[in-house]
Amino acid sequence: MLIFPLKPQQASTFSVAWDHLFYFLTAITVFFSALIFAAIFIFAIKYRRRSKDEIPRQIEGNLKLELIWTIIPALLCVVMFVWASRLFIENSIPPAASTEVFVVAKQWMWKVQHPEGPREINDLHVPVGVPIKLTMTSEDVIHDFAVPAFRIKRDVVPGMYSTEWFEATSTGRFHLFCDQYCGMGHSHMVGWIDVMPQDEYARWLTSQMQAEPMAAAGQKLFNQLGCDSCHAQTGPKGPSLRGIVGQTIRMQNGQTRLVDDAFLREAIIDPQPIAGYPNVMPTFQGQVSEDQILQLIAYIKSLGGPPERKGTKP
Ligand code: HEC
Ligand SMILES: [Cu+2]
Repeated sequence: MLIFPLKPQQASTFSVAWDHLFYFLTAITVFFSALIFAAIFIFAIKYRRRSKDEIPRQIEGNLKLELIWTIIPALLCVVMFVWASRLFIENSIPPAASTEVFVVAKQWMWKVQHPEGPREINDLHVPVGVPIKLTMTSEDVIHDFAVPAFRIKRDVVPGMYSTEWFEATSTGRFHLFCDQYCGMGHSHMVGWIDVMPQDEYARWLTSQMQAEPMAAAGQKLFNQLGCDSCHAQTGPKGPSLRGIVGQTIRMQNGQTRLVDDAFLREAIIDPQPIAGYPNVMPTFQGQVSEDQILQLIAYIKSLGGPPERKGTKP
């Protein structure tokens, strides 16, 4: 084993691809640095002044040489750009069939909720070979969810959701770090990703089943907070929330918005007037934690069925 490991383990589908890009960039950098330094030393010696009154041959320029040193680096930059963008895009779009996990960061810990109910702190259990989509937000300052062995990192920002995904390729425990300096306890904001064989993961999930599924916890909150008094199916005051996820709705100012996690979060803490309804939805800012907002959203998403409200466009 190396005393100073040159690279972390490769444990996700991204690891190998990112490493190849990284080696390519490193090789290009080393090659051109060496070439330039060699040229400096060789020319300094070869063209040194040999006598006091020596006047060198005057050179006006060299079109061929200038074309070469413009076109080759330009082509190399295009290769780097296309290669890196492809990986970046692949990295940014979670596959539709991903398993979802919700992460709330705070000074100084990672809180994880699985839709099935289990909650964890500084620990995330996932199955191997399955794409996992993380929906993340922060309760206070900017954090960053980084797993070097998976070659993923993404800022976790208060007031919005960021997403990140990975598919682990080997079982084991992998370090989770906060990669954004977030105050005194930043260096303690570490945890583990436990990648388990799929059957073992299924057993783990059922062993944690005393925990309430997120949607059920959300339904309780929905009633406790009085959301149901306006949003019950027959409620006159607010729109029915059944089947709204994925719909496009019209706002009073004429804009249209897609109903996704980000929209639902905003609707709860900073409601905007929606076309066709009285503008009476109170803000719940400060009354619900980020974990609870995620539960409310899980509940609203679990309300399937055809939309039963005015103003929705399929
Ligand atoms: C006093 C009645 C009332 C209460 C209580 C209320 N809402 Fe609303 N809600 C509304 C109205 C009215 C709208 C339409 C937006 C507007 O014009 O204000 C709305 C809009 C929404 C939307 C936007 C999506 C859509 O269907 O257009 C969501 C999501 C939502 N409410 C969730 C909740 C949740 C969750 C709670 C409880 C934490 C809650 N509401 C409590 C009246 C209410
Ligand atoms: Cu942090």
